[in-house]
This record gives sequence, structure tokens and C-alpha cells, in this order.
Amino acid sequence: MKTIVNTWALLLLTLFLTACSDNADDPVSLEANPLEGFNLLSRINSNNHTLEVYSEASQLTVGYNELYLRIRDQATDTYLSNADITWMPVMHMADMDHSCPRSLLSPTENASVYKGFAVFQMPGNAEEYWDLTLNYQLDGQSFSVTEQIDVREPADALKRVNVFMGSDGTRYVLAMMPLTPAVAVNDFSAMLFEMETMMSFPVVEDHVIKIDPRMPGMGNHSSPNNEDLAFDPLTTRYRGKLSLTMTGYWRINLMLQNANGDVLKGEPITETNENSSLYFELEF
Ligand SMILES: [Cu+2]
Repeated sequence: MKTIVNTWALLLLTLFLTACSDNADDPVSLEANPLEGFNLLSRINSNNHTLEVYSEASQLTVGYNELYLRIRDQATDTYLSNADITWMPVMHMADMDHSCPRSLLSPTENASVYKGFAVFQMPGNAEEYWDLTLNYQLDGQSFSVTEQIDVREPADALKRVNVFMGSDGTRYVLAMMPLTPAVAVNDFSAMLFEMETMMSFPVVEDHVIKIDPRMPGMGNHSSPNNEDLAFDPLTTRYRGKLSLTMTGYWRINLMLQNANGDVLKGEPITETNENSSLYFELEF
């Protein structure tokens, strides 16, 4: 299988061979897979192309998913660059269809690898399912393909996404960004979207996400040096600090505030209230 070579790798290899080999004409395999170590989640055949969807994860799950896409030309067995691709995941439910928050698909440093993210709010089940429509243009020709995809609850069943109505009457989707937690003050971030319509989920800016991590198994103790999540326009994410003083199960209680300081969702933790209705979970 031919793959597109990383330009830098090629350049470095060329320099290396020129410098170190007295026979630079020896054929050298320059093939390298830019998605080595990633999992191929879906292979969609259409229009003499194979569209391949990859992820670092082994499964599409409820919450934030970072996805990579490649288009292989079946006739030449090469990966194609310079495609204009748009995507639309849709869940077909008993009484309605809806999409989910997602980014555009854009090329990475390797022009044959496209990248984006999707935040699935719910898993498919026996009667209700997700599908993915990919529209792409190559050399002025338009193609479209739709294929069913399998979105599941994460294996650990921990909460990483909240779908709720705020006190302002707006429907929100709040997703935790993946992290590798450590006993430390961790960088912590989340993304907030407004459910404008069933198909449109713009990023919400300039709110504040207050965090109060607790260990319910240990007297509901908290941790020092947490920082609430503030909007970062550069990444369009809410970023702050999550302090974890020990390993185990943590419930990260949240309160969403708008720019005026009005609480849109969530409750403070007090003597009589052990948890907020808005929260993420993690265990490590
Ligand atoms: Cu649904």
C-alpha cells in the first residue's frame, strides 16, 4: 500500500543519505504511514474512493472525538490531497433527526490527512443510529457518501458531556476535553456549544465555567488551587486548572455563568448539597 511521504522525513532522509552513504542511488523505501498507531474506525467505499476514518481511540464514543480522514483512490492506490471536504454526522432518532457540535475538516501538515472533531451527545441504540455524510470535491467533481457509524457510551461510563437547558432558555452542549490526569494541578479544558437548531451548534464565547472537584468516596473533600475555566478565543476552548490531590474517582462539579455572572446551570456545593447537576467525572 502506497502512502504519502512526510516531506520533512523525506528531506531529512535525503540529507542523511547524501551525507552518510557512498552509494546514494540505492533504492530506499520512503514509505511512512502518517497515521501509524491510530485506529481505522471506518472504511467507506464510494465513487472508486475509499474514505478512511481514523482515531487515536478504538471507538467513537459519547463526548469529544478527534478524527482523521483520508481519501484513497482505488485505481492508483494512492491517498488524495487537495480535496474540499465537509462532513455532517446525523443521529436518526425515533421522533427526530439531529446533528452534533463539530469542527470543519481541515488538512494537516500532511496534505492527504484531514482532521476535525465531533462531540456526540448520545450513543446509538437498537432503534436509533448515527450516520456520517461526507461531501467532497476533487478536481472540480463533487462526491457524496453517507454511511452508518457506531457511537457508544465510553467503556468506563464516566460523564464527559452535558446536554442541558440553561436558565436563559438556551440549550447547551458542554464537553470535557480529554486529559491524562495526574496527581498535580492539571491543565483542564472544555468546549461549550449552543444548540441553535437541531443541525447547528455554534461555539459559545465569554461565559465562565466554575469548577469544584470532589471525591464523593472520601467525605466529598475538594482540592486547593483550582482555576475556573475561562474562554480562550485562540482555541475557542474554556481553559483552567484542575487540582487532583490523589488518585481515585473525582466528580468535577460545575456551574455555568454568562458574562454578567448569572448562573445558567449548576449549584454550589454546601453542607446540605453534595453535588451539582452539571458535572464531569474522571477516575485514575
Ligand atoms: Cu439523539
